[in-house]
Amino acid sequence: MVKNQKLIILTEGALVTAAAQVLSFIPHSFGVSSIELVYGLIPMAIFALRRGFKAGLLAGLVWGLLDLLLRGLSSGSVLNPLQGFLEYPVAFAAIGLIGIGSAKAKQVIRDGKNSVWWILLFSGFGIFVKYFFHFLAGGVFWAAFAPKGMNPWIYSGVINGGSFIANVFMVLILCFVLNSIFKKLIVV
Ligand code: 218
Repeated sequence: MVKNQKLIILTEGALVTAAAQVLSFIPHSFGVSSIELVYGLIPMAIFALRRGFKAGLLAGLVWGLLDLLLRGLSSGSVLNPLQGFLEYPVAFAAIGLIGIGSAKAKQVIRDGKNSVWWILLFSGFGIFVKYFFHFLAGGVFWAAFAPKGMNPWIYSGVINGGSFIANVFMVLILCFVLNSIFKKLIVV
């Protein structure tokens, strides 16, 4: 283990989290209850694959708290404390789950094999869990936003399932286009 390894990981995490939050200020949705593209998932996915589950979880948690304070409250996306807790600290921390693929992704990259589908699989899993929390919150707390006559769970499935698919597509495309950059950043 390198000297100051923990401090290096913590510093990387802080920079990645700040970058992710800055990217959230670029318009990426059509209001508080719509399909969204979350650009910060890209640096977060790379960080989780580079530094593993625990570091990813902590970075996601901090990002969630930042987004809650800097955007959630002011945009009207926090409806009550339980919903706010579920959709910010909890849902964002789930992004860290991408890190369970850290060892595998590094091994595939080091072996010179095609890493795109592995990166996509683990990123897709973390993004899925994040939007599963949003799906649950959507059905329970965002029912009033569903079009008249539409089942709130169907509505939540369309919005949050749509966001899940859109974000996985974003990772897929960037993973192909920026493959060599992804690989360099994932392997320490
Ligand atoms: C149907 C529906 N509408 C809105 C929300 C709230 N939501 C969805 C996705 C992501 C986030 C976090 C900020 O980007 C939030 C608050 C929902 N869950 N369901």
